[in-house]
Amino acid sequence: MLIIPAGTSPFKDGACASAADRLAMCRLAFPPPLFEVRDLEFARGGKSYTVDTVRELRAEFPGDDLYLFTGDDMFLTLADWYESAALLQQVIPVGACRTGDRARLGEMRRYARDVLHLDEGRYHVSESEPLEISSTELRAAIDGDAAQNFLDPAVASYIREKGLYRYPNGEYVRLLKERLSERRFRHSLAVADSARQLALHYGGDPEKAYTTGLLHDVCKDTPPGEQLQYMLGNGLSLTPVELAAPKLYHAMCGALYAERELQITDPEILNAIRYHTTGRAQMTLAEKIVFIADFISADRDYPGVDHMRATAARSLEEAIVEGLAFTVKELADKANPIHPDTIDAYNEAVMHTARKEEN
Ligand code: DGI
Ligand code: FE
Ligand code: FE
Repeated sequence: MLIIPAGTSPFKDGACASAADRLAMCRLAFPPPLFEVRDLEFARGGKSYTVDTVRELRAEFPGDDLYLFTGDDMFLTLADWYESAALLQQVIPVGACRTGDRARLGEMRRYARDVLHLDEGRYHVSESEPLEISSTELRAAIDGDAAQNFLDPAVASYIREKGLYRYPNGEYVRLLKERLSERRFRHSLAVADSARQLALHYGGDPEKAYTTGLLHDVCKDTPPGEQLQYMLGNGLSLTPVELAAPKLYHAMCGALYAERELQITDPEILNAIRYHTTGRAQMTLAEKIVFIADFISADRDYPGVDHMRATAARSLEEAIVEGLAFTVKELADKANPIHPDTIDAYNEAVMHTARKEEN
């Protein structure tokens, strides 16, 4: 049996563990000789479609019947899969009903016959042993004993060691999808990804960085007047420079929103949101990571972004100088006010890197 974790699932938006972690967990849970874990969907990159995977496997096993195992919920969406007709010509789908519910099995049979137009023998539905928990429930209860009972012990310790599923990212993704434009939503997912990469590279907390990246622009698409009202209504006072720069509202407002509406109490997350636009002197590693991730995320395409990415791969400090210099220049060119935190961050960063060069 081949276990093939999805690279980027076309059904999911960044709410799950990273590709590398999912692959590692599959390897722990599915040992040889009965199972073989394949990473062919990662190697391909981009969105992965099952039909492409099946074509690769067909080349490897030209004369064999290929069975595609899915849960009941995915089985009932097969008609909507990319190139579903081609897919169903190549594989015999097997839908396993998690709850073992008879009505559900009937629904799956009818779906295979009437919607997928599959003859007997070209599909199977199976009444697997009931499993009284869904993956969503499992993730939500990850620290409890109940969850541990359903997990392979090696996978459970992997999750604990890596701090996976600590944050309800699925919930945040749903919230962002509602609050943000499509473009801003994509940006948030991309910043989450690059924040996780930077944390892995610079010894930060990758899961915390991911969640902070997701949330950093949570208020960006709220009209400035509304943001101001929300801040003033919650007892925040703004300096004259802050009042004069509505583009800065979303950082302050976002931190407040995360604290009050999402019950986030971790100061590292709140401050990384709060200072992601201006930066400040004495930034923590978590703050630096999100500040830079915002400049280099995959969706960015301003002139100089490649240079910035190369700098960020080499040194976080130098990337901060480069980013702040860029922002300061742009603001000064347009005769916009510059926040004192931005100036402080800039001065600290240039003096720090200058000192390093003297040594
Ligand atoms: O929210 P994003 O677009 O992803 O990026 P961001 O939070 O860094 O916001 C960038 C905008 O904020 C950009 O238009 C420049 C502006 N900005 C950044 N620092 C300052 C600033 N505006 C003022 N007035 N003062 C600053 O110090
Ligand atoms: Fe922002
Ligand atoms: Fe941003």
